[in-house]
Amino acid sequence: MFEHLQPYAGDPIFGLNDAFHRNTHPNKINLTIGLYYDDQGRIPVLPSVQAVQRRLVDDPSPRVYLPMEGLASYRSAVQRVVFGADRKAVADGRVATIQTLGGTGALKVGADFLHMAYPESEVWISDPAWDNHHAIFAGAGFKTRSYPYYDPATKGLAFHAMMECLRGLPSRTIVLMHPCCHNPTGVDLSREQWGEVITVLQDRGLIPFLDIAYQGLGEGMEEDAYAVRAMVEAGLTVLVANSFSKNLSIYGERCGGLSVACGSAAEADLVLGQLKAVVRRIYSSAPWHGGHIVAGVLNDADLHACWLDEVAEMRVRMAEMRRQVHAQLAEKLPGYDAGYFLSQRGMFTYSGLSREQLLALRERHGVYIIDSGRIAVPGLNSGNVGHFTDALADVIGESAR
Ligand code: KET
Repeated sequence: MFEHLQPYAGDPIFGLNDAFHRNTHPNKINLTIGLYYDDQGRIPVLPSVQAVQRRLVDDPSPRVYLPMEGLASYRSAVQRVVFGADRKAVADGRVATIQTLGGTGALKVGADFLHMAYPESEVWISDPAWDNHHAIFAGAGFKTRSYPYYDPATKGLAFHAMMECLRGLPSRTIVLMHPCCHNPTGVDLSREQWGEVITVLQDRGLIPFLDIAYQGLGEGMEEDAYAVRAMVEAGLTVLVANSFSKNLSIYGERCGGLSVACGSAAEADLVLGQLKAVVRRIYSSAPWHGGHIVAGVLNDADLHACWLDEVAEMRVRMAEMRRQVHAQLAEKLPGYDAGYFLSQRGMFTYSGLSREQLLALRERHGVYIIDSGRIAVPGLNSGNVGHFTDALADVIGESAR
């Protein structure tokens, strides 16, 4: 019945992560997937999360289906974290928010919702992209295209080319953007640049869809949400997919949110109804356990404060690893410009390493980086950063010779 199907090529991120775990190199380093590891190389269970989990074990409440839109206390917490504690749009009831199956689920529900409202629109995605963005929107029936984003010559933002492209898009085109910690490049817009983007979005009548999967891991919980809040304040209608996978270290609990900031409370009600309809037909409702973990941490003042410290620790450790790589490469590979380790932010750095260099890193040194050259910074720690910079110096130095 199914012998005519194409074999699945596998996912470039999950596939190489699996290959890493099969490798037996004694000093291997996993820089493939967007998972946060602590300095001992462990994926942390945050004390704030653990405190709530302990309570849940003893909680005799029945594990009922959640409503299609998710837990009410979860949804209001998403609004506070993403849109700000005292933002007018939230207070006015203009933001429709649902609990979703991670950031991926938020993107999928948002894509299905948009396809119902604007089936003819195209979806424009940064070049380069998190590959799944194209897959999710194409899977929802959209034609996807790419706008310029990264400039390999400067390892920074191709801002002018990006703006030129956005200025040429027809009204109601959907533009997918990352408010912080761009995946895969680590290259973000400045506040001034966001201001210029907002003007174009308004002038052209475009539909911004913001994917914020790393809030708190760039500059700070509030700072990283700047673009979301600036767009809402400018009066734009904007979709926001957020994820708690990374900043609460609860990847497998599948916790995220989808919010649509609308022009009025009546419009937000209409939108919420249609989001529920999308959820009902694809998975009915979000998970009870993950929902209670997130709501438990975010709605308890002490645990919330504890969580902010835990996220700050992750952020500071990643920035420190960037500094150490930069300093070590200055010694081991004089003449090589490693400034991008400092200028790029968040979980990822886009190295520009060639296919041959990446293969040599894997085969000779057990250093696993995905084929695009994206380095997942949290795989580095004080115990392996020396091996990493030795390996880089070896393969980059060899190419130079
Ligand atoms: N958006 C972006 C930009 C993103 O990098 C990820 C995950 C997600 C959404 C998905 O979030 P989740 O809550 O897990 O559904 N990125 C990492 C893992 C993956 O590829 O799925 C990564 O890029 O390594």
